[in-house]
Amino acid sequence: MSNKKPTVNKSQLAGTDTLDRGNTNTKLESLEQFRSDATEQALRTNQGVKIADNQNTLRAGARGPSLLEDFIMREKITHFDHERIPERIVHARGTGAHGYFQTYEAHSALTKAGFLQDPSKKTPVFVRFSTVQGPRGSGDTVRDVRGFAVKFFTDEGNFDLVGNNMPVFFIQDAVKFPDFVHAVKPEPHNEIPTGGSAHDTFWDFVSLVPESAHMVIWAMSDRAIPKSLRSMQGFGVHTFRMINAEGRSSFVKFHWRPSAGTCSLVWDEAQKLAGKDTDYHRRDLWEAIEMGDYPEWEFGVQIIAEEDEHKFDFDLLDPTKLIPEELVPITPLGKMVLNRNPDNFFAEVEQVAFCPGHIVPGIDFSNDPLLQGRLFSYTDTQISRLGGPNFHELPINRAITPVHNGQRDGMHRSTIDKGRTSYEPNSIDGGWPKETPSGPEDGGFESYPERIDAYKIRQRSESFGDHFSQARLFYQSMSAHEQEHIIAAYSFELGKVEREFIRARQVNEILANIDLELAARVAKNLGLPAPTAGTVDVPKPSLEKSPALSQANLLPGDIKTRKVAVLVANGVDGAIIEALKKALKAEGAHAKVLGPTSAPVTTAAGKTLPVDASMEGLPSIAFDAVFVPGGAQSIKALSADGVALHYVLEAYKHLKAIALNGEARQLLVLLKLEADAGLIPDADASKFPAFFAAIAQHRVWAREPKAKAIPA
Ligand code: HDE
Repeated sequence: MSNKKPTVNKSQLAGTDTLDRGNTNTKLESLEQFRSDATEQALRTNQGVKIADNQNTLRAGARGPSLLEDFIMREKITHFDHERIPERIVHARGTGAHGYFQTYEAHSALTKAGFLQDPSKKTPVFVRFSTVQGPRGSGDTVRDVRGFAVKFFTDEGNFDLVGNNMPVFFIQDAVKFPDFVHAVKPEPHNEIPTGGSAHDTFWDFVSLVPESAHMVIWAMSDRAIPKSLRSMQGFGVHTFRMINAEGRSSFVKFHWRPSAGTCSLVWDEAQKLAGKDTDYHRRDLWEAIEMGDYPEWEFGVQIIAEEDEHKFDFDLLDPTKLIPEELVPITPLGKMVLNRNPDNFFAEVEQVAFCPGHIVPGIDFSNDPLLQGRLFSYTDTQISRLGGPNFHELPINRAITPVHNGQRDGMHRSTIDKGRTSYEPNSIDGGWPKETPSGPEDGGFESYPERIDAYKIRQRSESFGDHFSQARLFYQSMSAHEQEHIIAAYSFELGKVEREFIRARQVNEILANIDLELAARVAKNLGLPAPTAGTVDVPKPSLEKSPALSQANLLPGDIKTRKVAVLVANGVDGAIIEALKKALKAEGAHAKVLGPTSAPVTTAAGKTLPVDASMEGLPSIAFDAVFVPGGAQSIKALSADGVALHYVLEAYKHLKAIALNGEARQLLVLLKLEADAGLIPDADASKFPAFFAAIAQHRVWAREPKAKAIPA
């Protein structure tokens, strides 16, 4: 940067922001001026006129035609006519929450980014989670990748980390993204299926594009049906750079690790939830925050020194590859807590505009060709989705720093820029706003001066050429039950593909290169011959297994925030319910009492016991575990109640912990079930620890073969 131009440093900046946003250090405060509360306010038109009658259009006589001059009716209907904006092309279905990020310590050796220096500082964040394929109103629990987008409102500007819950992607080059998305979206002729990839065009594309193999096996794994948004890992996917105050750059991969552990639904449960509670994930996040169970993630990075760029058997710039944590462990940087639900879904969740190109000093891009394309796409899509180039002025998107530049006008401009110039340099407005030097004291953004000396060509690097060894590593790192789920998922999805040549191509040219056993099992389920060899030589990866990839190793070890359904009818033993609730509370978990209807029941001791909902209203798929208290009369009633019996059977089928207290033991005989590590009869208070241990295991995987015999 030329030193001849007038520049500004941090101390000069104080007090120059006429909108007084510069002194605001939390997003909540910065949003305050835009929040609107109608309590004790008169109903008015958009022009501020008080409305006397909001029930009747102005007409010529009580039975006559409506009059065009009714500006109140016209204004209301006109606004209504334009209440919808285009949904996101991908990631349309989502939900979001506010929170904060706090660094553990100063990470100055790694980066000069200000939000990673001061452990006493809370940086506001807004997070949006999403599915990819389905439209805005589609189900939460479909098999899909989840978006995990975080906007950090830092003192140096907004940093958007727009990631997913899987660490790799389907393609290596941005130019293929429209092809991929057109293939995975519903079929063009009939717009089926909504929210899923089990159809011909998706499998046609991915079976023709082997670079997708690694990501597709992640999408066929349990990771694609997360239990909740709170129990998902997040990944930046691409390699980024972090740059310290001395200008030293390191490559980094970004990670989010949930304190609730990483775990999933089971497939039958996911499918049922998609119908019974379309909003399952957004409701869970909302309720957790309302209850004070604030979801938390640890933010961390894998750090690769600049000189180690080429030391791996894959290319760091290839977004279809991950760096096994066993090779480069994650360095924890800080913690993110989500502690506030949005006030208004549209204004915040729908209008938030993320862009991987929103970075701050101390962070920079790598040459990953997928990332490079994304840098363009996100701003571009906001221009049509949010109606012009001023979407950064929407309250949810506003930086908490002052924003001054020569950019002017355009649709929906809301800032009233004072001053007589909109260009730089100028001498009329004293040269303001001025550039800032890039030194660490001043904070002007400077791109990392990477040396490039190359031909301008359209060519994929040879180092991007291996598409199967990491897919194999992933498969081999799975526990036995996770492998079974992957086989079942490929079989289910390919079973929905109508064209046999597509099924066969996926089995013979993709799966056979990942693992012959996997290919043979899927082939059998599709009625195809098992392939006897792969079609390419797959290089041996430097690791045979990466335990960090298996969700079996990612449980939190506690039962915090887990939910237990307590099934009751008249005559139930009230005392054991009290004891259970107390014990659960001590562990940070929750119980809900469910009756045959929503009406209260009477306990064996003759007390009135309020119920939280009916068993039909909150089915077993909404819970982590089931507890059936004793009481002869209650168990007699439940034993004759199909909804209650189905409740227990379904929880059994979904491999959940079930505790049967006192007379509830009879349900074992009635339902022909055998006790196991998670099906605990005679569950008095002394068995609570065993019950809780089973809940902490998330599922009773050993039960899975038996549970297959239970009708869905
Ligand atoms: Fe996106 N992506 N994407 N994507 N993406 C969008 O931006 C795009 C990719 C991701 O909650 C769009 O505002 C291209 C990878 C998330 O608002 C669009 C390419 C990853 C979200 C777009 C990719 C993502 C989006 C649609 C390949 C994980 C939702 C609406 C070059 C690292 C953000 C929008 C939110 C959204 C383009 C690939 C994550 C069209 C061109 C890889 C989480 O701009």
